[in-house]
Amino acid sequence: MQLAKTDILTHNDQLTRSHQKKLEFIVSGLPAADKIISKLSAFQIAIPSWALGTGGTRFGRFPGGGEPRNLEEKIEDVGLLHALNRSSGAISLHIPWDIPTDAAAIRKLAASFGLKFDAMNSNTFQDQPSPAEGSAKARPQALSYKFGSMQHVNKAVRQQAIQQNLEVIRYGEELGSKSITVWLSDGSSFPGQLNFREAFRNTLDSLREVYAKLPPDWKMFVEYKAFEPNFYSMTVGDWGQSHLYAQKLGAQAFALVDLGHHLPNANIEQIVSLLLMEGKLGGFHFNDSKYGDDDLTVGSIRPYQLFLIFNELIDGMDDRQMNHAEDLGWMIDASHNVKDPLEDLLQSVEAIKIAYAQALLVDRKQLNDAQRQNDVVKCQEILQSAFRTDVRPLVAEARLINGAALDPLKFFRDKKIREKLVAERGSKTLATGL
Ligand code: LRH
Ligand code: MN
Repeated sequence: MQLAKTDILTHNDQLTRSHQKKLEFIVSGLPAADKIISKLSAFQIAIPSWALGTGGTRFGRFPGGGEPRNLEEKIEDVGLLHALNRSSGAISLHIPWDIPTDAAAIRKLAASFGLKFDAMNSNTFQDQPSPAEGSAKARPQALSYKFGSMQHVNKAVRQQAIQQNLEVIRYGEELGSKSITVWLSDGSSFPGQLNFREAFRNTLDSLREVYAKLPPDWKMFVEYKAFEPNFYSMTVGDWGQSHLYAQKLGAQAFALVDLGHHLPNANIEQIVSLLLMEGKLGGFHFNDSKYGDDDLTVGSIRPYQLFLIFNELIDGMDDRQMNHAEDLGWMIDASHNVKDPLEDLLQSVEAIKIAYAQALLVDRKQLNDAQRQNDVVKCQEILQSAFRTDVRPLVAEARLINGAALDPLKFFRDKKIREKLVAERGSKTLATGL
């Protein structure tokens, strides 16, 4: 579904007066407003192809209708999000859920929506059903990943996983992607089940075979996770292990931080600052959670933690003269059990940009001075005055400048887009993904 520019202009005309008033209020006290607005306009967040349908749990899934039935419709939906917020300029594919049957056509379709292909994701955490005769689906999978993939005691299973990752890189090259995310569900669920050192070495050797075939301008993101689907050990279980792999692999390998992949109360902002300091932070899978890997809307549970993470990001990236928009992988990884997938993603993108804008408000010199004087109260006041500043007019202005909607969620509902998608695609369509 292509949105009519005139519809967005009409929508903005109706909201411009109240927007201008709010914008004047914040800009009046903010000399750096223009700089922040231009940084916000450049900041793009990749949308996961596996989160455009309704997600579920083992207890149930309640699809809402109008879901994308194939890769083309997934690209259309991300194109729709991007037309509404001009902040979702890339899609991150998961293979084999999204195998491009005609890569050139898929690339052309994405470009028609102003979309690029962000990190490719491999999947050696499921046994793929044998593809129906002649279907372009994944090639048959001979060996099971029940007891892991790259860690597996059986070399043939490790080789199968390596080949699958190399295939993902080939699809990515055809689409113009420049990175691969490797998340391994490998681990163990009972003490004694696994030799941790053998599992680590098998996994490192397997990753090395994939790394050896990585195009010179590509990055490999090693995504860690504390538990699930294994519940005693994960073979890439925390930032330390991911950093160890990335360091042993080489300069093109980095750790990927999925916000939901930590043990309760982990200090994620400290992990981010140290990975950044070591030059081994590759990017993020943004979401939010209260308990486990809940994959909830970004900023819906712990917005202050998200702000603190961006505070460390800006401090560390500026310290390394990194480009905020280009030098790290900004991706969402969420699952929508009770919300409309597109509304949920619009909220997540908004929350990320709000946290980024608030962190850009922090006076770093003032904060460093207060830290040097151990003025703990002042340090908190500096951070919380930024966090308590309503930066939404700045985020909206960045959208307006980029030709997007001032209020994407309102536009989505006023224009009854979900209803139109259901009318076009049907009420029972199911998207591939989790
Ligand atoms: C694992 C994970 C990983 C994806 C999957 C869909 O929990 O975060 O990033 O491959 O979700
Ligand atoms: Mn993830």
